[in-house]
Amino acid sequence: MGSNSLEWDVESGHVGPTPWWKDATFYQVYPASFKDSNGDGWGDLPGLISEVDYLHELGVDVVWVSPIFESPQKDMGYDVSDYQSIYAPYGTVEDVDLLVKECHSRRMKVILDLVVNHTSIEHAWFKESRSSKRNPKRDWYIWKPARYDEQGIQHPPTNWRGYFAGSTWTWDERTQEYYLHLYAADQPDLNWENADCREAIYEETMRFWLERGVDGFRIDTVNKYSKRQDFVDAPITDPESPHQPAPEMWCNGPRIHEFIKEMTRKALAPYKAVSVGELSNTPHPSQVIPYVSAAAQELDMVFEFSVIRLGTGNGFGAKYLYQPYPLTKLKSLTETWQSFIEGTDAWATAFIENHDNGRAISRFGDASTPELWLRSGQAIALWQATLSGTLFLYQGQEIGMVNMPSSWGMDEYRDIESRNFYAEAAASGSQERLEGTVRGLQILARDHSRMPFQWSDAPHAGFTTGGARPWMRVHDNYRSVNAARQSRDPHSILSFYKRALKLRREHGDVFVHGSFRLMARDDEALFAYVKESAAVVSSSSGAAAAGGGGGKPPRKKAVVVLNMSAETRPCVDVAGAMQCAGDGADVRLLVGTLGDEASAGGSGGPTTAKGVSLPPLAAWEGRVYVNY
Ligand code: TEU
Repeated sequence: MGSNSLEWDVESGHVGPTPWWKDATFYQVYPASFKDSNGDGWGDLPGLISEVDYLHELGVDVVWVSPIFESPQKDMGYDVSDYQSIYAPYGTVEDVDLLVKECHSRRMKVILDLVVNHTSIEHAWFKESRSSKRNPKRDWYIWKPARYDEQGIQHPPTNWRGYFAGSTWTWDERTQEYYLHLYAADQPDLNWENADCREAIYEETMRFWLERGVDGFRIDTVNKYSKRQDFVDAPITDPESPHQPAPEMWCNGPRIHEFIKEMTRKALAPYKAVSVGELSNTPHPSQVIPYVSAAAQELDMVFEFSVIRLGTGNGFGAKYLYQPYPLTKLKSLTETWQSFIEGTDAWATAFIENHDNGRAISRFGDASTPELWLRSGQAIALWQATLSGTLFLYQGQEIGMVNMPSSWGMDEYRDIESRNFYAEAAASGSQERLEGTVRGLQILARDHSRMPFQWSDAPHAGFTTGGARPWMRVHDNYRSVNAARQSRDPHSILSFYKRALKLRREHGDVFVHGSFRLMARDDEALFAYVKESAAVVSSSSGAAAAGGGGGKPPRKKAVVVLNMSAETRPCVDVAGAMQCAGDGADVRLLVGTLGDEASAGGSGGPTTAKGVSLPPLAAWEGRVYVNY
């Protein structure tokens, strides 16, 4: 950190000293659905521990475990009632210790999910807070009196719509005030304005787990701790509803950077904990940089959602009314969120799945035939593995798990958000809205990524071995799509991920740390880009050595070409792209999803492509050419 953070390290070609987490591959485990060891149909920590070797072999460096704390599970553990104990069906605190030990012994790390924008209503802090207006913890949550209109009818303090539909306010009979909750009524927001509350959060959540040896946190809803304090109505943008979208009231609020700096200084930095924050509703690079600039000493990384949210409807209420988009949109958003850190001391992340979105192949690939499923799953792997920043994978992505079949009914959807949006659409009386919402949920719902992991072709996909039914239905395709089968098949999606992750590591100066330049911007089928390593700067002279003159190492370049369509397409001008900065180096195929011979060009021999026109790309084929 600090002033030397922009000096290039001659040995590694990286910004030095490079923090370990920049080159690491993270893998998100959704514990209820990963592996069940005790046959109750609910995944658990011993199940996860039994698969640490699987993750290690895949090439994972860090395991992120979604919330495992004591919770009434109204929002799958994102409603914590006790931060220091583990929800019994997951296991115990000692199981977490064992997970950390097992990972550390393989040089892997573990981060937990930190949910401190809100607690559960069952948390002891909230129970005290709601017990009386004079309770010392009253001010640890956000309480406001009712409003009354001219007819004397009672209304909530503001007209804000919550993320899960309905008002953000719930009336408390006993103390005759409303409390704020951006999510479910069971998830009251903590009041970060209160310094005692902040200190309790640092002590009882962060330091507690860091003392036990966890390596850091994925931080839920990190930009919502500072709310605007005037608590005024949002403008009416959804005239059909009494509740209005109001993210400007609570996202990136007036004290947010102060709060995050304090949290990092007091609770995270003393432990050198890695942090990755969830940054929703922040679609401009200029807003994101302050959170992840190294000099700011706030967060190491954030998740910015412009790419993963593609296809979601406009505004809050219309989230599940699917909006089609062209490939060029996906390309330009990728470009924005790849290049926004160039020339700064900030850092990016790359990800295309998590527990809050539909599966990548079902959204960005093509699952219409087994062949296209395989090809597009590998193209997505190559896309992700060649992006700059820290890579995050989500469980099942590596075996090409897909959305639930559209023949399944709404009763298979368990998520509170899906259910509430469906109920809201049903209550609207509009058949069009109801059908649109169902179609949108079939693509975008959070449920798709929460289905049990498909380990094998055993009953329940090997997710559970007991008699109990898994808590969510297992996908019908598990006999053909499962980890056991793919680990035996060198041409599977899983085998390709392993290879791609290995190449990403070996060529980190280009793939992890390189710059990104979009090619063929207007092409609606090909997604092509140039990745380029940094110029190596001599530490003594500080002179740039770009272009390879004077015996100094040239910039390394890779051209990634992905055919994101089911049609055969001509390749881009790879050699031209390599030469445009004056390198003129020969071009070599580094990796291709269809095998390395087919895409090399020329006939046999070394895979040199200079002056040779490259073969067209088959449906969903992906290749990477390099100039070194
Ligand atoms: O999500 C925060 C959030 O606001 C969204 O990004 C989320 O995807 C939601 O669906 C918005 O409508 C985090 C968690 O990732 C999510 O699972 C939780 O439900 C939420 O916080 C509340 O803790």
